[in-house]
Amino acid sequence: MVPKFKISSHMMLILFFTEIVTSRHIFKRQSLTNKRAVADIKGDVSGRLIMTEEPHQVTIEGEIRGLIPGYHGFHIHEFGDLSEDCQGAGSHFNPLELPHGGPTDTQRHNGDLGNILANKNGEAKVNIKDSVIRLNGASSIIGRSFVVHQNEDDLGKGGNDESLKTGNAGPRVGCAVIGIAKLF
Ligand SMILES: [Cu+2]
Ligand SMILES: [Zn+2]
Repeated sequence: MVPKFKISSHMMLILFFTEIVTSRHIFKRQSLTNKRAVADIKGDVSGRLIMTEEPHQVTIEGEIRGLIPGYHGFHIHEFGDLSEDCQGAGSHFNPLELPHGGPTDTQRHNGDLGNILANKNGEAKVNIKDSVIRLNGASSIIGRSFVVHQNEDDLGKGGNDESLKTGNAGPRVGCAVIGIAKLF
């Protein structure tokens, strides 16, 4: 006779609660809300940017080195693809399909962060607070890219078609994918 293995109702209850405790543990450890993001720019132009989501803004802090002194267009582009010297990143991140503008304009791409300023040593300190970009929700910037340009972004005031698309910021000199950061 084949012995029957029977899970008692008592045993079932234990398994059930073990499952609840385990899944709760996972949710507690891996928050479903992104509070911080990170982007590492590598190459001749390099640096590290840390993004923190606050109630009404995202702060971007860090430093970018290896730039020509002066202003450089600084945007979030659509894709997290750094191939072909940052061309893979696509256009400015623009989920609302608005014209290009400056960070304080109401008509702007979500990704329009204006310019960063490199000093005589080619270093740009980044300390931006932006109320449009988000680390969560449908228009999250996670998985997209930062792009640094060779030229100054004219913020849509250049008086030509290209100004309302790219700000005439020119070639891409650095880029980085935006990823979820470890909390510390
Ligand atoms: Cu750009
Ligand atoms: Zn733009």
